[in-house]
Amino acid sequence: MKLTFRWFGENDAVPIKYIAQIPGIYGVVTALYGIPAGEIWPLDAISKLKGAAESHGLAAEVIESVPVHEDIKLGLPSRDRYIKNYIETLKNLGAAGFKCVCYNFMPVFDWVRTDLKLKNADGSTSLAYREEEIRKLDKNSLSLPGWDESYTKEELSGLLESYNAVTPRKLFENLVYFLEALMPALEETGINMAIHPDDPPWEIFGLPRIISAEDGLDKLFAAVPSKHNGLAFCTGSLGAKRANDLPRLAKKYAEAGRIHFAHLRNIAYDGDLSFRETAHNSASGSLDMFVIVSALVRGGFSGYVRPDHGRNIFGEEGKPGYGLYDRALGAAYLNGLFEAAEKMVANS
Ligand SMILES: [Mn+2]
Repeated sequence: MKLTFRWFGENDAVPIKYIAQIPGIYGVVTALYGIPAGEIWPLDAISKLKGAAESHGLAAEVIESVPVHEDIKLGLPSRDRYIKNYIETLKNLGAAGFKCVCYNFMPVFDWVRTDLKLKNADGSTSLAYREEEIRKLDKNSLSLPGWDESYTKEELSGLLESYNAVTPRKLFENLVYFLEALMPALEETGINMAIHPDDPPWEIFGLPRIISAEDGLDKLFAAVPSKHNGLAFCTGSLGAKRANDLPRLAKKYAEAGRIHFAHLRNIAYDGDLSFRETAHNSASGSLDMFVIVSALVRGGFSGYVRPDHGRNIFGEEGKPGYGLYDRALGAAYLNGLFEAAEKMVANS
């Protein structure tokens, strides 16, 4: 595997020189920020970003994310212009040497939590999701942690309303339309698309969700068979749904060559549809990370991996989920799991 670490560019509170000190680190996962969804990412800015990583000895081959304009998800006539721009962005990313683009096809919110600073017994803080709190919210006047700066209340209710006519089936068709349009550029550049699963993997606020479980993934890979159409295997997102058998899915999609990127983190179930994010190790949460990593390795996975959200620990007050310390501990732990699993598989 290639160990990576998310870096939010020059404005990230985590200096890239610290990321370069993480044992076994291969590269960063990054993006250009401040460009509105649907606009073209200029080649010079992309090259500058890549150069910043490389000057610290870090590869920059994975983008997370190139956002998909809502009109593409809604299937509006204006989508073709935004898809054309997306293709230009892919070509620029390919020209700069990027190999993988993580994206998602979730309407409006690409993640939802009810708490960004849940205090744990040890004094650390975590992101958490409580279904009962989501159900109490007024859909017409939503205020969600982490989202209040992205939309005004009016924009949000307008956007939510525009999805009333979009069934899960329609959303799926719009995703297939999008991927098929990208395919010539993906063939040309060699870039792999890695769709991030729904987070959380169930319907919220009546919005359609299509990449929450095995059935949606199977359907997607059947509809667009090219291997450029792949998955970002996010254990914390897929794992929030207890029915998702992560070791089986990890092995199945790794064997099928569909896992281009893996987000590895742990969560603890707090009731049926509620969870909190924990430290990465198995004992701290509900997911058996060793069994999942072993399944990836047995499936032949050798792609990009990153520790996903961490807690805020050691007094750090970092961006929720994206402080340095707990993710660095997660990276060290993942190194150990992969080394053990790879040597066990090689010797078996
Ligand atoms: Mn993830």
